[in-house]
Amino acid sequence: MSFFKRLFSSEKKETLDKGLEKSKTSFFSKLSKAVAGKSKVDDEVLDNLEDILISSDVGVNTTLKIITRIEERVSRDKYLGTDELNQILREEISALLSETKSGESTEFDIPKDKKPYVIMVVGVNGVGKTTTIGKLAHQFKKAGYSVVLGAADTFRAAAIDQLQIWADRVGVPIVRQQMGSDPASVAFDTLESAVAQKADVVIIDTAGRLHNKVGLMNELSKVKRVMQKVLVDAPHDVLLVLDGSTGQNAFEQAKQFTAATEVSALAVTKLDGTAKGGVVIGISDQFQIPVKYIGVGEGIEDLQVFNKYEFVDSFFK
Ligand SMILES: Nc1nc2c(ncn2[C@@H]2O[C@H](COP(=O)(O)OP(=O)(O)OP(=O)(O)O)[C@@H](O)[C@H]2O)c(=O)[nH]1
Ligand SMILES: [Mg+2]
Repeated sequence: MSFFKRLFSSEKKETLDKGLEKSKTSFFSKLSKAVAGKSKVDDEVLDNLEDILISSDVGVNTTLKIITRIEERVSRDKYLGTDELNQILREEISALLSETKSGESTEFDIPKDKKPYVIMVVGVNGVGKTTTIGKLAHQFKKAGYSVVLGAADTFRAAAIDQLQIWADRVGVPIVRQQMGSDPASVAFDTLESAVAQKADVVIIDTAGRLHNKVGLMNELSKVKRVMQKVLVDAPHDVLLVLDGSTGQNAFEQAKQFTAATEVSALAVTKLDGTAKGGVVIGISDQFQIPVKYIGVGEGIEDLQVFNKYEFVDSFFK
């Protein structure tokens, strides 16, 4: 590994460690209370552990899977000390996540055979779509790709301006029209412009309204349909952004969106400053759609490729 790569990964790790700090502190203080005065993992410890995992937003189904795994271990090993619980949790959660498609990758990368590679970003209001697009554009640019942004959230003038600010900051072109124009038309223009420029990546911002499922589904399918007039297989990715700090609500949004439109990847934002980081473990386990990115701060560098092993490692360190 090169010096710079090593430098970057240790920086990445530090950001992740810091981003998960609140979740970790909350989880381990509950855990240490649960095992206080106990040397052995028994039914009572397991009951408490179950409550802690659920209250850490891991989700009921995933919690039950984790508890079952630990129960199996307890019956196999006869004696498990509470001092080993940390390590056991780490191993069992890693093993559970290794069965999912999430978090295989460690680097910002796009398939080379699709040019431009089109990512349509969806999600409800305020989850961090535009910010994630800015950070993503920055990472792709750093990785040597040329990027074009499309301001297809035409619902508010501020939304277009906000994406413009990110485009300027990152130093990538943006395609925009005025407020109120047809989002599908903006997406069309963006793709045409990206094809003409021979750009590598296109990222399309969309409006986050979800007053009703049908309206949303119709709008998103129209944007897709119109993009396909330029590139038959676009979009290559539909990235659903979820606000991790909303915990169980993020689960609900993922359920609703995946039912309403074809989502191919997830990004979970705002993991910093929340104790609900466990939600990523539940989401990776419960949804067939991989978590690709996590947001760990408001800064331009605060987006990471989600890697489940790094995540669990950082959580249980
Ligand atoms: N702490 C933290 N804040 C974030 C993160 N990602 C986004 N935010 C903040 O969340 C707020 C909303 O982000 P936006 O990117 O505007 O969200 P959006 O989904 O585009 O919102 P709409 O365009 O209104 O639908 C902003 O204040 C961002 O700075 C993150 O990973 N961590
Ligand atoms: Mg936005």
